[in-house]
Amino acid sequence: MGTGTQLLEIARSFQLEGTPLRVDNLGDGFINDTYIIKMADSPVKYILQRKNTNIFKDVPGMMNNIQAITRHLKKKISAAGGDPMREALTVVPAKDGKLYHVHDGEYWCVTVFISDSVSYDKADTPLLAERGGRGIGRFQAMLSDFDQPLVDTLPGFHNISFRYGQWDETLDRNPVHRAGSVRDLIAEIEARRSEMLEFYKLVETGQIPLRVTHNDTKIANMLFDHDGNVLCVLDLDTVLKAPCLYDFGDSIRSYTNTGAEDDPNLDNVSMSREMYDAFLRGYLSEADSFLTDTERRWLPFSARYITYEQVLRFLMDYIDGDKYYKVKYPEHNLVRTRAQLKLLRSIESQLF
Ligand code: GN1
Ligand code: MG
Repeated sequence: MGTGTQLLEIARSFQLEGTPLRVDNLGDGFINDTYIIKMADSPVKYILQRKNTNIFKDVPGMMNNIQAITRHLKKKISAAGGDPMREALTVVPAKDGKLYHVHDGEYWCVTVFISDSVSYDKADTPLLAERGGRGIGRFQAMLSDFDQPLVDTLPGFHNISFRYGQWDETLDRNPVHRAGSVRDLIAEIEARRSEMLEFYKLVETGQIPLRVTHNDTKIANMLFDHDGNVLCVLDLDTVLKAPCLYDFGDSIRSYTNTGAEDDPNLDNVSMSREMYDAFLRGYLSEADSFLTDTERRWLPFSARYITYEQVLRFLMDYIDGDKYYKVKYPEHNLVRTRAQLKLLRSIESQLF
């Protein structure tokens, strides 16, 4: 965070075309702070982000990942006759050549803003879900021959065994004495523990392969063009070597929800089967060529796995006193937990 003057000073540390005029707040990320830089003398705009170093411990490593990935994507996009400036993020280095700038101990990064695009918080038609599926499948396909080393920016991110370690420890500490009031929700997590660990064994034993994947594929993390096609996949902070099933599962969690992720009215929340089928169709149109039989078989379970993990993470953060996710009101993480649990139950009743 910072004042307008500080933000302008930070913006001026980057290799921008022209002179920054103003920096405005943008978007609603749960983790980083995001701003848009408007220029006095150029129509180009930029995205400025303060990266959350409570969560991302190695911003230089993360930005090296993002630079390598976007360069790879741009080559593929150019070869296919696309526009590499609009279909992949462009990292703008600081004036000292680094991919980030440190100001008062905070890490800041800049990318080029992609204008004339549309973003959604929710998929409103099956066609959009199908296009979203195709977009993520294509993203994975373009990265399938990416062979440079990637820093693991978030060790254990979708590793449920790691999450149980954090979970058990948080319940033991119970730092703000909230655990007692959510016994029913804790029981929902515990009831599924062994099944989740069983799935994770397939990952640990290599039966489900690691690929270069996004890991945070909610619909708000992609830009669409005016025809409803995915134009560009955003928020590459979590690109890691991980099962591609995590991207599928997280997309289903997002694209098929008939309500909001934090819907206080649980009647709004369910999995739309129509959206599921549409997303799957779009995804397979790109991913069928590289998926193994095992991956294909576990696609439905991945929706359950990632939604379950999200219930656990929201509830764990509530019990921990709201340390990880930004909250807009005191019970926000609890409301998120209940909404995601409702979605999980809906997924379970329709897919299993
Ligand atoms: C966070 O960064 P953002 O807001 O796209 C979170 C995801 C969660 C998501 C829930 C690094 O995503 O894992 O699924 O919120 N990202 C991180 O909306 O924890
Ligand atoms: Mg993110």
